[in-house]
Amino acid sequence: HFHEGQGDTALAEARPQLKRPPMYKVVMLNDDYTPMEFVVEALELFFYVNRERATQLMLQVHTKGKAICGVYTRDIAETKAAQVNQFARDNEHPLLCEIEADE
Ligand code: TYC
Repeated sequence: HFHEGQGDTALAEARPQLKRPPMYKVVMLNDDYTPMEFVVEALELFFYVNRERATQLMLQVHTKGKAICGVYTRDIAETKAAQVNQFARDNEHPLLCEIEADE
C-alpha cells in the first residue's frame, strides 16, 4: 500500500484523498485587563479542556504572552478563534485569539 509521508509525493495523483489538510494553531494572547477566571472559562467552553488544564494554559498566556490552545483544520481553527473573540466582546473584555499556519 502507499504509506504516508514526503517520500510519496510522486504518487500524489494515485492517493488524492489521503493528503492531510494544512493545520492551523489557535493562539491565545495576553492582555492586562481580562480576568483570569474569564480566560479559564473561555478555554473550558471552546477547547473542551478541564479546569486544571485550562488554568495551566491561562497562566502560560499570562506569563509568556501567548499559548497554543489547539491545532485544527482551517475552518475549525477560524471558528474557535471567532467564538473566543465574540465571547470576549460580548462580555466587554479585550481577550483575543488569532490563528497561525502550523508550518
Ligand atoms: N493578564 C491577565 C490578568 O492579569 C490575565 C490573562 C490571561 C488575560 C490570559 C488574557 O489570554 C489571557 N488579569
